Amino acid sequence: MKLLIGNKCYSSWSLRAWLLMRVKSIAFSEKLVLLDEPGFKQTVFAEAPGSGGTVPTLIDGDLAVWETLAIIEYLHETHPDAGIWPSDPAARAQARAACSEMHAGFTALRGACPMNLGKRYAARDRGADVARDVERITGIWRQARERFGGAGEGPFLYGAFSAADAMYAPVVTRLDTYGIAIDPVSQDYMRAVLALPAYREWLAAALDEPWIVAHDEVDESALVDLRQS
Ligand SMILES: N[C@@H](CCC(=O)N[C@@H](CS)C(=O)NCC(=O)O)C(=O)O
Repeated sequence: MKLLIGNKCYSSWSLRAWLLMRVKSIAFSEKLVLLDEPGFKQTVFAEAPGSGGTVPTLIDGDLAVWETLAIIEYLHETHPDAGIWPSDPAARAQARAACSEMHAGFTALRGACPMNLGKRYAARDRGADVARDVERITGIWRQARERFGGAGEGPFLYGAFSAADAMYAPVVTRLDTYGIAIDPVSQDYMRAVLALPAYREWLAAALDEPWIVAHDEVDESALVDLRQS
């Protein structure tokens, strides 16, 4: 399988699919297509005709699967023993609900705090809508950890790492790099995600990237440019 991804520093959707495949040891090659470049769509369509023209797109033989939720379901069907979703039906149902909510929502947080792994920003009030998104997200995390995170199954939302953790990984990085304060349970969860060897691998590659996209310069409250430090 081949996964088309965007710049590792910025492409939050690419991180989700990539991280899931890496953590679950699913073999794949990757092709990085530069975001914000004129040839972006052309390159994606050349690799994946008839797709949505976005990254991530998963290519398996002559099949292209775009849209992250569809990629997750395809991996679940082709690798039924990989633990893409939690094995418990109740946990699986809630994990799917949490993923759908992530896919469709939290636009205030996503808009105000675009994923940028190369910078660490000064903590500041980012408005009521962002605060509401953060409260809802951390509420989902606390509820998942409380009900399904017990019994030593792992530090992730539903115990062992699942698609839900992959879907929320770019939120974890945003809360981290934008210095957004959260509760201790959510902090523990974030630490587990940020310590994942697969995430560290992605981050190291992101910090090595030379390309800067336009939104990188929007927020001037950056405290540290991690790529230069
Ligand atoms: N709904 C899509 C969103 C994918 C997406 O918007 N990806 C961005 C990069 S993070 C992209 O391809 N942007 C370039 C474009 O839309 O032309 C999914 O779930 O995969």
